[in-house]
This record gives sequence, structure tokens and C-alpha cells, in this order.
Amino acid sequence: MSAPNGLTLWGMGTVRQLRPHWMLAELGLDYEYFPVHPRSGETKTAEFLRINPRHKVPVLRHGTMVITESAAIIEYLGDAFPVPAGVYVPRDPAGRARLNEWCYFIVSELDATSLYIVRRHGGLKHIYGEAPVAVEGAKDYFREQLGAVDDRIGATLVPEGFSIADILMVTCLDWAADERIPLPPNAAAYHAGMKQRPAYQAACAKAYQKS
Ligand SMILES: N[C@@H](CCC(=O)N[C@@H](CS)C(=O)NCC(=O)O)C(=O)O
Repeated sequence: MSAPNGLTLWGMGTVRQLRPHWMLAELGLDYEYFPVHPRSGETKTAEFLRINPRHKVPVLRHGTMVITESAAIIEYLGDAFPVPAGVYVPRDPAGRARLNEWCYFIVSELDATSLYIVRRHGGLKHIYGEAPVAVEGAKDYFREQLGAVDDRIGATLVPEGFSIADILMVTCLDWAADERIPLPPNAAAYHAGMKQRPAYQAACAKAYQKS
């Protein structure tokens, strides 16, 4: 049987996995789903390593094309499929630049430089090594960087409407909440509002389902 819309998604159980599930829900797209959990051994089977030799999830396949990296996956989906009213995908260079400024800030400064350090050397210290100074420094950096943009955060990150930047930001704020990192006021209100979106809730049910 072929995958609905030619789409197959691997990955469950973390905020990075939530991102593609959420974008697919916003776009109203059905898809084949393999609930592969990171660090379960499922990402290191010979079969999975043929799909992603870097043994990481999420992975999306669309037809014959395989895409890794959660941010690249959700951006691709917005470009490749019709977008409903209420989801903003910029088609012009200036709009794309304003959106990408948020996206690159979130994935590089909030995710990779801050939250992933906290996770790797806190919750996953049995794998990656204990580094309490680095963990505290990363939490401080997250607070400082998010605090510096808090006055730019409204109901959505870009004024044109809901976008992939919101998926990236909200998943980082979910992650910060898990790590008990307090949020500045606008980010906290934005986070509470975003969690009411039906597509977010549908995606959580899929990405965090109990097997
Ligand atoms: N930058 C990547 C990070 C992907 C990543 O690190 N995924 C983790 C789970 S959140 C994973 O698959 N770990 C399994 C492993 O390292 O074997 C993305 O955003 O997609």
C-alpha cells in the first residue's frame, strides 16, 4: 500500500519529533507513520541507517526524497503542499528573510546552543557526560537570548500569521518548561495561546502516544 500523499514520517517522543507532526496537522495532510523512538536502538538498525546514516529522527520521505532536520522538514512541507488560510508561507525574499531570521535564531541559539546542552549534559548525562557548569550556563544563555526578543513576541512571531517559526519556538518553549526554565512574560502568554491550537494538540497526541 502506498503512503498517503506520498508521505512517510519516522520519529516520536521528543519536541523535535512534534515539529513535523504539527506541520502536517496544520496542512491537513495524512501520512504513513513509523513511531521510532530516539535512543531506543530503533535508529541504529541496519534498515533505519539506510534511511538516515546519522541515526537521527525525525525523518520525512516524500516520494523518493528523504529529508532530515526538523526545521528543513517543516519548511519543505509548507513549500511543497497547498497551505490553508491561517498558515503563512512567505513567497518573497523579504518575507522569507524575516521568517528565517526567527527560524535560524531558534534552531541555533535556543535549541542547539542552549536546550540541547541542558539535555545532553543534564537528563542524558549517562550518555554524553555530566557538565553542571555547562548546563547552568546554557540555561542562563537561553533566558538571556529569549529575554532579548521578548518585546517582539505577540500572538505569532511574524505579524503575517502562524508560521513554521511558531512551530520551532513553541517546541523550544515546551522543552524549556520541561527543564523548568522560566519564560519572560510575552513568551509565556504566547506559549499558552499557541498550545490551544487544535493542530498542536492533535500532533501531541500522535508524537507522544503511548505504545
Ligand atoms: N537537529 C536535528 C536534531 C535531531 C536529533 O538530535 N534527534 C534526536 C532525538 S530529539 C535523535 O534522533 N537521537 C537519536 C540518536 O542520536 O541516536 C533536528 O532538529 O532534526
